[in-house]
Amino acid sequence: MSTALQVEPTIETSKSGAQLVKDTYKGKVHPDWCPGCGDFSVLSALQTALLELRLSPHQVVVISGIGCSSNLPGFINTYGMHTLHGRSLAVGVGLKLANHELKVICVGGDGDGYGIGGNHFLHTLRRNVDLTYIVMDNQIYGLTTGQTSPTSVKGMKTKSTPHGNVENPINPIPLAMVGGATYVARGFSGKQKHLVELFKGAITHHGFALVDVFSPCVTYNKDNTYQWFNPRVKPLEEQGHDPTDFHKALDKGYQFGEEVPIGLFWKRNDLPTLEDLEPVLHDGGGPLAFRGLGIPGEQCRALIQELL
Ligand SMILES: Cc1ncc(C[n+]2csc(CCOP(=O)(O)OP(=O)(O)O)c2C)c(N)n1
Ligand code: SF4
Repeated sequence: MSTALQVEPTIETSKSGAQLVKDTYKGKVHPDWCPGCGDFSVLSALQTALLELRLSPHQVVVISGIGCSSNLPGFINTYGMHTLHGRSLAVGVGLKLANHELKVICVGGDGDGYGIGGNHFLHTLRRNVDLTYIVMDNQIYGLTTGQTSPTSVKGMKTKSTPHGNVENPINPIPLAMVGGATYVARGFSGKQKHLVELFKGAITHHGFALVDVFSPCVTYNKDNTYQWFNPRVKPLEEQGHDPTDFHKALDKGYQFGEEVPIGLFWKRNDLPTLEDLEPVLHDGGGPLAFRGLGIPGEQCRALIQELL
C-alpha cells in the first residue's frame, strides 16, 4: 500500500511481455548537470513517457549533438549516439531511413539545434521525417559557459554580449510550423507531468514532432529562471486552444512576455512522412539495416578499409 512518503513504482509490460519500470530507462552514467538544471526534468519526463508508452529500450534510439543537454543519451538506457555539434538531426534522419521501425528521438540545446544545426532543422521539417526532436532551450550556451545563443532574448547581457544582445532571437514555434513540422509543442521543465504528455504525443505522432522545452540553465542564464517562467507559463489546454487552427497557433507561438503559452500549438495528421514516400522501404524487404548489401563480403571489407 502507498503512503505519502512511499510511492509504489509504476510497472508496465512491454508488448513482448517484459516488465518495465522507470529504472529500466536509467543509463549507466550518472547525470553530471549542475544541481537544479532544467535538463534533469526533461530526462525524467522522457523516461516516464517511454514507460507509459510501453516502449522497450531496444525499440528506441536517442541521438544528440554537443552541449550540456546533448549529454542526455549517456543518462538513458536506450540505443544512443552522441554525435557532432548540430548534427543530431542529420544522423537521426539517416538512422530512421536505415531502420524505420525504430523510434528515433533527437535531443540537444538551442545552440546545437537552432544555431549550428539550423540548416538540418529546416530540411528535416520540410521532409516531415517521422522522428521526435526535443530541444532543451535554456536561451544560452551552457557547456561553453554562457554565451548568447539563437534564442537569447534581445538585450540580454552574457559573456559574449556584455553590453546586451543586439540580435533578434529565433522563435522556434512559428519557424517549425511554417517550415512543415506536423507536431509543434513547447514545454517547461517546471511542469514535468505536462511535459510527459507532450513527449508521449510527439513520440506517437507520425511525422516530424518538435518539443521545444524551456529548461533553465541555473548557472549562466540569470534572466530566464524558474522564478521568471513560473508565473508566466500558461498551458494552451487550459485556454481552449485548437491545435488544428494554423493561424491561431501562429499567434500563440509568437507570444513571449508577460504570458508564455506552453502545450501543443499545432498538429496535422494528413501529410505523408519521408519514409512513407520512399518506395524502397515498402517493397516488403523490411528495414534496410537488416537486408543484404548485394555485394560480395570481400568487396565490402575493401570499401570499409578504404574509408578508415
Ligand atoms: C563545430 C563546433 N563548434 C563549436 C563547438 C563548441 N560548443 C560546444 S557546445 C556549444 C554550445 C552549446 O549550447 P547549447 O546547444 O545551447 O547547449 P547547452 O550546453 O546550453 O545545453 C558550443 C558552441 C563545438 N563543440 N563544435
Ligand atoms: S551549465 Fe547550465 S545547462 Fe549546463 S548543466 Fe549547468 S545549469 Fe545545466
